Amino acid sequence: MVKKSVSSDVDSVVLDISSMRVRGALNIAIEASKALGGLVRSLEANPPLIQEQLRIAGDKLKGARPTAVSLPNSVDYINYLAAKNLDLGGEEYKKQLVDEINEFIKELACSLDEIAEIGSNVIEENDRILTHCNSDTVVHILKRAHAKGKRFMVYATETRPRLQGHITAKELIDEGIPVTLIVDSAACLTMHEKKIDKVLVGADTVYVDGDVINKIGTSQIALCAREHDIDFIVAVESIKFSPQSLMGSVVKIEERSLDEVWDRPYPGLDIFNPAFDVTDSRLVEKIITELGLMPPEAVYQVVKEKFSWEL
Ligand code: RUB
Repeated sequence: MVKKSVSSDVDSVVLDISSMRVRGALNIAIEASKALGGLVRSLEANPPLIQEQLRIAGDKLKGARPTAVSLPNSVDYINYLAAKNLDLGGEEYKKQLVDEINEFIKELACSLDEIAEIGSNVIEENDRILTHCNSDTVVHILKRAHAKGKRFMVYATETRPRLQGHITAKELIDEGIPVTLIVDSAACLTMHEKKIDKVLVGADTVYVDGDVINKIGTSQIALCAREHDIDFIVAVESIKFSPQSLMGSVVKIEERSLDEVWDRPYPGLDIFNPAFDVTDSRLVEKIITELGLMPPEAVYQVVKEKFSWEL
């Protein structure tokens, strides 16, 4: 087999993630893991070489989107897998690693299905649900609840500046779920006027203290929900929990291009375009994960157990 260095597939996935052709925290983790699996398959069966190339590729991937810890968590886990079994012969080592990466990718995809099942039971008949941005996890929950015959309606924020709310609206409408699109700044009024029962959002990262990082604007929505006594619920796979936050580390909040806000801004005008914000755990009613429903205080224990290989 040809000895290859870090494959162009990794580079194209880095580009896909940084340009947002691949977006949403779980998809990012899955695509990055697939790229690393593909890289291992393409390399000669030489464990030190595989480890080194995985480390280089992993660092590139981690830099593609700084805010979603699902990405570094997946890369670090694959590096951990690569550091095991070094006593095996080259071919056997490579086969085992490819199998374990495939298993990990399968688990990530399965967690979405498990959350859909658990989350669909949280949706009640005639619920009026407000969501923000486009979370595959949230969309899967709503689709599953609809498939079970529950009737409910969704208010989707358009989600300036990239308008991911349009994706949510289309995905739900195509499923036959009634959706109303609102501008972001109508979220608070909508809660009151349209008698919203629940807010349901996804997440990019959850810290051990239960604070939630998600699309910019989420924390304002959570504050409004608290003001109106509406449950603010987060749907998130545990791969998005942050073991790094146990050591006090915080993620970098990505700032995006100013053109997203105004493509021909007035000369001299400053624009600030953060893509995510942090919602305080005290505003979070519950978290839906593939491990079950939990209060934000439970994240600490899950991190200690799930990420024991890293801690
Ligand atoms: C997407 C976003 C989503 C989370 C969770 O932001 O904030 O709510 O990533 O998504 P962007 P999922 O469009 O900037 O990636 O549930 O699909 O992982």
